[in-house]
Order: sequence, then structure tokens, then C-alpha cells
Amino acid sequence: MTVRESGALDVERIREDFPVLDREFDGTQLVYLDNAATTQTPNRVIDAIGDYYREYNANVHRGLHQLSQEASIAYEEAHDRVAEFIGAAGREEIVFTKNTTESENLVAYAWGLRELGPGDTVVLTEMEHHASLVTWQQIAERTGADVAYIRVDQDGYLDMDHAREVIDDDTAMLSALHVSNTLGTINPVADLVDLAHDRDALAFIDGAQAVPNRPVDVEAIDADFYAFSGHKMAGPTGIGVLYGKQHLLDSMEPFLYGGDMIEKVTFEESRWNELPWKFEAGTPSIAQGIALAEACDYLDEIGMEAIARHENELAQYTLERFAEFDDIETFGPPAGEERGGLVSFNLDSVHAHDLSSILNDYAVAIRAGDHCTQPLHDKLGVAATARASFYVYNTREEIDVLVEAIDDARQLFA
Ligand code: C6P
Repeated sequence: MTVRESGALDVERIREDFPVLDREFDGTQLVYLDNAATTQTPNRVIDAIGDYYREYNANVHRGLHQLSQEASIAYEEAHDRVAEFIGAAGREEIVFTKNTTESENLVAYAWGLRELGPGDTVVLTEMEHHASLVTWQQIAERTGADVAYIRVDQDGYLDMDHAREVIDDDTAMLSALHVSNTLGTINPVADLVDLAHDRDALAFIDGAQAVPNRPVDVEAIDADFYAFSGHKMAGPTGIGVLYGKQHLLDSMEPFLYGGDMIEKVTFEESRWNELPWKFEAGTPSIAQGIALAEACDYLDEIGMEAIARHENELAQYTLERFAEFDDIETFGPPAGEERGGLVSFNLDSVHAHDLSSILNDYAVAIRAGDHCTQPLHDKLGVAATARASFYVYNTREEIDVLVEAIDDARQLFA
């Protein structure tokens, strides 16, 4: 059992599943608080990768031999498992990509390049990750479309009145974050999708920081496209997901061309394979796809509701501890408001990069920088922030260690 009777996670028990958490540096126990960048991997997900290579390593959809058949079945079923995990109708709607970034690029190239033109607008938010912001900027530049941004207010929330203004009849695509990797804000994505649909626009939701941490139902959100990465949800690197409504994926041209994405090829022309394989050209990340399905099992067994509660509690505790100090500025929704499991902050006297490297001496891993949201940092008036981000295995005690280490950094720079 990984959830106690109170509904809280049995973190001590969960920690046993993650071998890397036992690491020590110069005798100091690792405190891993960089989960928004990449989460750690439980033994059973590592085993799923090992089992594939040890027992049935073969290419998929190509061989009639037993190994290839086993690999193909496991790889295809992994799509079914991911579909179930996010409430999609079936494997036809689940394209395996390399990561969220590739999922964004797939839609931008395969849909955007063909469908956008002068007079169209792509609406983003000011808190967008570069994965969508840079991608849509580029596609807009090539097609003559405009880009507009929904404002972020003082508390790190989207200004929904502004959203209602910016999303207008020229809007062809809305691309918005579900949960901000910098502010921790949980956006009202179903409302945003509604606003887009009211104007006959499509809606792409970047769920890189949502799917790992909270229950997500793409059908309830009614997103046309939804993207996330395996390595942020206890899965491996090298695997990401693009969910797309079947009729849209059907109507789109492929993004990449080559083997496996075709049904029939002649010297003159080619016809495309059925979904989702039409969008998975070449040999895919087979072991990683299979292991991602294992990660879905793992997270579901813990319970996504319990995970969301745990992360919000750790974020609230961090805000509470940081509030003890006048020289720590935090970003995003105020204490008491529900947020994703991360807190970005700055210490007055110490640059975020210096802070991060001092914390490293205490075996505390956080991230410092712009978190791939440079325009948002410009708006916040800071070049960089430090960020502590949490997952199922983190504890309040680890946040206390973080706060003590920050205190030592403060003394060092005094
Ligand atoms: N954010 C972070 O430390 P990839 O790299 O493709 O798996 O994920 C990109 C991405 C897209 N959207 C959001 C909201 C994200 O947070 C990320 C990745 C990491 O915040 C690396 S910059």
C-alpha cells in the first residue's frame, strides 16, 4: 500500500522503489528537488526496460518472428495503456514522440504549416514554455500568421478577461500550458479550450507538468491536442506523447516520412499507414514506450488524486517555510492557493545559479535559470529564478534541509 488511511502518501514505502534516492555525496544524503526537469525512475520501470532488452528485443511491425511479434504487441499495448491513463478513446489517438517538444513541433509542422496563413492568429500565454512559444513563433513567421499572448497577472494567474479579448475570430490555434513549470499555476484549461472552440479555433494543451502530477482527462478538457513527456512521470527519457482527436490526426499529413508510417509505396507515390503509426516514422523508442506504460501502472496504483494532494502540500509547506525569511521572494500563486508541486524563488543577496551550486554542496538538487520561459522571466523582471520541484518521494524533512542549506548560503554571502 502506498497511501495511508488518512489519504496521505506512504512516502517512506514509496522511496524504496527509487534506487537513486539512496545516493550520498561525501556522506550526505541526496535531496532531489528537480522533478519538474526530470523525475526519478522506480525499479519496476527500470526492470521493464531491462526485460525488453533481455527477453524480447526486436524491431516492431517488421518481423514475423516471435521476438518481433512480442515486441510489437507490447509496444502497441503501451499506446492503449497511455490512452487509458489520460482518458483518450484508444491507441489511434496516441502518438509516441520523443518528448513534449517533439509533440508540439509535430502539430506545428504537420497542421500549422499547411493550415495557417496571413490573417490567422496563434494565441499563446505569457507563461508558455519555449517548447510551444519558439515553435509557434517560427511557424507563424513562415506562414505570415500572428502570435498573441494572454496576460499573466501579479499572482501568476492567466487574466481570463484578457483571454476572452485575445481569442477572437482570427484565432486559428490556442496553445496553452496546463500547469506552469515556472509559476506552478494550474490553468483553467477546459475554459480556455471552450473559448477557442467558440471561435472555431483548435486548442493544444501542453500537459508536461500536469500528467505526471494530477488526474488528466483529455476528453473532459476537450483539447484537440495534448502533449507530455515520459521522463517527468517516473518513466524513461526518449519517449513523449501527442494525444490528438482522431478526426484531426486523420485529416493531417504526416510530420516525418519513412518506414512504418506507410501503407503502400510505389515509385510514383505513397499512401499512409493507419493511426497512430502514420505519425511514427522509423524505428520508434520501443523499450521506452513499453516502460512508459509501466510508469502509468505505477502512478495509477499510487493514485493520481493522492499525488496531486501530496505535491500541493509540499509546495504549501515550502511557501510557509520561505515566508519566515524577508529576503526570499517567491513567484506564482500565493500561499493557500492550490498549485502544482513546485516553487520558484529568489534569495535577495545570492544569484540563483550561485545558490544552486552552493546547495549542490549540501547534496540538494534544485534547478536555477530561466526554466525555458525567458519572456516570462523578463516580465517578472528577473533574469533567473531558483526552483524546487517535488514528486511522490519527497518529504517535508527534505524541504527543511533545503531551507537550512539556503540559510547557510545566506551566511556565506552576508
Ligand atoms: N520543462 C523544466 O525544467 P521536454 O524537454 O520536451 O520533455 O519538455 C518540454 C517542456 C514543455 N512544457 C513544459 C511545461 C515543460 O515544463 C517542459 C520541460 C523542464 O521545467 C525542462 S526546460
